[in-house]
Amino acid sequence: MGFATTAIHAGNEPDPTTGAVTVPIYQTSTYAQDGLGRHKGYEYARTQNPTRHAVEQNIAALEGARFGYAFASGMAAIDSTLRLIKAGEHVIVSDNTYGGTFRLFSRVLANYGIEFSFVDTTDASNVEAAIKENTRMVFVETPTNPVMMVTDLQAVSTIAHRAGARVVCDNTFMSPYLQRPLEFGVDIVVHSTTKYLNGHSDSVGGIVVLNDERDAEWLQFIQNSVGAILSPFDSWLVLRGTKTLAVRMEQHDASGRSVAAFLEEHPKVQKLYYPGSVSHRQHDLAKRQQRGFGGMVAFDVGSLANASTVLEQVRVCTLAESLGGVETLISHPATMTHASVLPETRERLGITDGLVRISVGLEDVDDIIADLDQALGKIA
Ligand code: P1T
Repeated sequence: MGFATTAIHAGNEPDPTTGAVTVPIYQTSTYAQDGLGRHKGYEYARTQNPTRHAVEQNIAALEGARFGYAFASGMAAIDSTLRLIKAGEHVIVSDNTYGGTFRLFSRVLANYGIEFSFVDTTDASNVEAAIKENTRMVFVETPTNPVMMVTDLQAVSTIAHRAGARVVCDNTFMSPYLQRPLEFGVDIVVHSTTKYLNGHSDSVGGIVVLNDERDAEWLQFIQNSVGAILSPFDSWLVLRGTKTLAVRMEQHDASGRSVAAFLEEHPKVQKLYYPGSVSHRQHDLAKRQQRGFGGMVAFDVGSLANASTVLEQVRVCTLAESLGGVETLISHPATMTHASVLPETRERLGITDGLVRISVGLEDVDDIIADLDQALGKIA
């Protein structure tokens, strides 16, 4: 079955009661039971919900996974995944991730005896060098938010597995349409469904998908024990979103290429961060590992003043956090999504005061480019 067919049909069985073609929103907290220990497989809605179950099956199928668990946000999904790790164990993490991931690991989970090493995973030998006797997980984001660094998933998986560690990939920027990490040996894929999977900037959520039965059992146990579940309505929104994922990602990818090509030639743009460009040092790896390059593009205009000009002069693009929706969003990572990253780390990674990030949306691409052109033209 092709990707678009799976996206439309996996988990989307007609409703057994009425035949409704669209999975209903089961907006209930509990389920009537016929007698003690006699029920229809549904007891309480934190534990089981048919709408949530549908979206879990749907996204697991899109990633080629057996199991899926949906959470109240991408951060809740990542937090629950880290609960596979115990105090005294060690996790290797890409040194560039979404700022919230860095914050969760360094400011929250580190307080519970989990040890983190933040390394440049774009060079797999750095992962090898960081492995310790107690390493149990390698967590990578590829391409990274916001400077679009690419990690070789196959190379990192080989190294991690040799050491008995699982590999987790945050696939939010690509979506399963453009990148399927499990095919490269990755064990667990996480997403902020808030982004491309939902695709319409109207829901916050997260998902974890995986194949290993024991880890899946534990994640299900955590989902129920901690309770950071995706609501029925949000589950329904994401389920509706993934039906059009293939066509949306095709257009995000095509428009992303056009916007990146425009930016690369623009005299006010000092540096472009986009793996689809032949000038990106990991272009070949990105081409091998991804089916396209998606809609995320970052560029440096040299200073905070220049970045402010662009961000405040745009009219079609909207100045906002988040990404992956139908509308083009433009943001300033240093003060927005990555404000929790230490200034010296930001500088080293390229998250400068002049860095601007765009999530290229589905408007007519000529309108997006014209808008960026007029905003860049206002730089003194
Ligand atoms: O916002 P939430 O649904 O909790 O997802 C967190 C998250 C996880 N992983 C990646 C790669 C992300 O980009 C995010 C959220 N990112 C933004 C809000 C942003 O504007 O970059």
